[in-house]
Amino acid sequence: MQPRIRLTREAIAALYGRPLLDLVFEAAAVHRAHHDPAEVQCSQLLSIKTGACPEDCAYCPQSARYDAAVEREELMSVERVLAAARSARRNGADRFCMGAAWREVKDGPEFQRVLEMVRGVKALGLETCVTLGMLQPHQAGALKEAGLDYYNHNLDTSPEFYGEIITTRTYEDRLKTLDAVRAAGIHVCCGGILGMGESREDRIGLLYELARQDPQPESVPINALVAVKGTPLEDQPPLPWDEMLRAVAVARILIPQAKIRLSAGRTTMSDEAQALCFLAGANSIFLGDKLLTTPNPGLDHDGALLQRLGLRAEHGERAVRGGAIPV
Ligand code: SAM
Ligand code: DTB
Ligand code: SF4
Repeated sequence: MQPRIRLTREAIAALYGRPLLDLVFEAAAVHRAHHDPAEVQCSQLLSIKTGACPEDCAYCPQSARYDAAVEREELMSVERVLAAARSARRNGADRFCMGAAWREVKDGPEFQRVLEMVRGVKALGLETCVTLGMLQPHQAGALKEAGLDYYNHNLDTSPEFYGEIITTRTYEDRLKTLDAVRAAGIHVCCGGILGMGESREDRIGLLYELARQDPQPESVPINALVAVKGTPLEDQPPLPWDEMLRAVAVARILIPQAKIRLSAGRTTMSDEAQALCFLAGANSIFLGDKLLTTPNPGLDHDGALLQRLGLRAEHGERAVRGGAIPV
C-alpha cells in the first residue's frame, strides 16, 4: 500500500516542515493503523569481515583509505558466526544481520562460506539478513536459496549530496543492487544516514527516493552518523534530536508498512529522544553493545528503556526468555 500523501519532493518538504508535534501526532496515527505500537523488532549485528574496504564512503571507519582504529579481520569461520547468532537469540533478537566490508560480492569460496552462514543462522530459527555491498542477480538468487530473508543496502543520502560522500560507486549502482535483491524475492532493507553535513533538503531528497521505490522497502534503517576519528567526517557536529525525530516521522508516514529502524547513533541520543522516535513510528532497533565496529547502548540499557516505555521485543517466542529485553 502506498501512503496517502502525494510523493513529490514539495509535498514531502511541506510534511517535514510541519510543527513538530503535529508531525509526530500524525505519524503516530499512521503507525498505530499499521503496526502493534507495543512491539519493537530486535536484530543483532555482526561484522563477519572487518576493515580494509576499497571504497571511499566518507563516514566509514572500515575504508582502507582512512586511518580509523579498526582491527582488520578476514572473513570469519561459520562456527564463530553461529556462536554469535546463538548468543543474539539468547539476548532476545529475532533477526541476525551479518555485515562484510566488501565493495561487492565475488563468486568463490568466501561467498560459499557466507551462504553456509545464512543456512546455519536460518536453522537456528532466526531471521537472516546480510549486507555485503553490490550484488548481481545470480548471487541474490543463491542467497535466497540459502534462506536469506533480508538484504541491507542503503541509499545513504540524496542523489545531490551523494557525490560528497562516495565517489567509488554511483547511486545508480545501488539501485541496480536493490533491483537484483527484489527480483530474487528477498526483503529489502534500505535507508540512509543523517548528520553527515547534508541540508534538510537532502534529507527530504533521501526520504523521497526511499519512498518512491516500488514496491517500497520492508525495512528502513535511519542511521545517525557515528563520527569516527580518522574518517573525513570525524568533526561533524551531532545531529539535533528533533531532525532525527522529523525524519523518523516522515519515513513512517511515507512508508507505512515498513519497519522503521532506529539504527546507528543511539548511544548519543537521550532516552527521551528515543521515546519520541518510538512514538513517531520507529519500531526496530539493534541489540547488544556493538553495531559493526562502533558502540551500541547494550542490553541492560535497552532492556530498562523498553520496560519503562511498556514496549517488548517482537516475535518474543523465537527468543529465549528471562533476558534483559522484555519479550
Ligand atoms: N560494505 C557494505 C556496503 O557498504 O554496502 C556493507 C557494510 S556497510 C558498513 C553498511 C552501512 O552501514 C552503510 O551503507 C552505511 O549506511 C552504514 N554506516 C557505515 N558507517 C557508518 C557510520 N559511521 N555511521 C552511521 N552509519 C554507518
Ligand atoms: C545500517 O543501515 N546500519 C547498520 C547496518 N545497516 C549494517 C550498520 C551501522 C554501522 C555503523 C558503523 C559501525 O558500527 O561500523
Ligand atoms: Fe566499504 Fe561499506 Fe564501509 Fe563503504 S560503507 S567503506 S562499502 S564497508
